[in-house]
Amino acid sequence: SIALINLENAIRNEEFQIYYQPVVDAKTEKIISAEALIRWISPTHGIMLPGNFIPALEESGYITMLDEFVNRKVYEFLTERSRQNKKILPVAVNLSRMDLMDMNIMNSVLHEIQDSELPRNVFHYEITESAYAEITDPGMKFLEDLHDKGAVLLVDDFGSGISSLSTVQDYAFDVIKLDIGFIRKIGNSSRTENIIAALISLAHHLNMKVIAEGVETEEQIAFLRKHECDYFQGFYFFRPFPQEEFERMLDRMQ
Ligand code: G
Ligand code: G
Ligand code: MN
Ligand code: NA
Repeated sequence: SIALINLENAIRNEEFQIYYQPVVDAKTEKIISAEALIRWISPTHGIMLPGNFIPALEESGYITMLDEFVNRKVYEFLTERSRQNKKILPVAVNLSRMDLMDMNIMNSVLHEIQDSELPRNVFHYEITESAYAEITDPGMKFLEDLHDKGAVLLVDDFGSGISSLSTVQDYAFDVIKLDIGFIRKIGNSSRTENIIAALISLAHHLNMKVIAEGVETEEQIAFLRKHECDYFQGFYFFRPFPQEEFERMLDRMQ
């Protein structure tokens, strides 16, 4: 199990690679940003998805080390491109519930953005609604500091938990990511369709944008467009791909 692997070794051996999945504008289908998604290229198991190792890393507390690595790598990559006057896009990094309780990683993320020469709006952070539900004062202060520095905050898996409305009640987030569970039911549950329409409207009334996650079909796209969803992310447009491919894509956009 991953709990037994030496995470530092795996990071040093470059076994963790960052994949990217673009987000597209619903109207123009132009790529507007991407999400960084970690992959563990295990010498013994091959390509491992986060579901196979993130729960154990959260259990052990090591997730903060991995998230700090991802955060640093992503913005180093963008900084390097920016110095070469190459095209960049905002990239969203996932923060675990554990990160919001760990002063070291919170300070390191804040320093990264504070000391950066990049435009502030390239720093996007995703926090799951369930992580936000258990947030404490230092975590809340951290999100406010990120916001003050110009970072964009997204609620991940919106609607999947029991606390959806409390995540949008406080002024913390700029964007909600509608959980894939809702999107899957478009076309077979009119009740869910009504919920989606209402959630998009709710977000807009609160001045928030909406990304639909896990978009796979034309039918889903048509429904979401009709209800003025702002952005799409999903296999219909792009599967997550390695950083080299993201570089080639950005180069073509230049
Ligand atoms: O890439 P995939 O669809 O398998 O991701 C599954 C889950 O793992 C998603 O909820 C995603 O947010 C999470 N995840 C992916 N990369 C990271 C990461 O770098 N850090 C954290 N904390 N979670 C991640
Ligand atoms: O919870 P989060 O949004 O961070 O999860 C992202 C996860 O969703 C990644 O593991 C990614 O591979 C997966 N994903 C992205 N788009 C699709 C899609 O269209 N369909 C399905 N089934 N999974 C998707
Ligand atoms: Mn995410
Ligand atoms: Na997530």
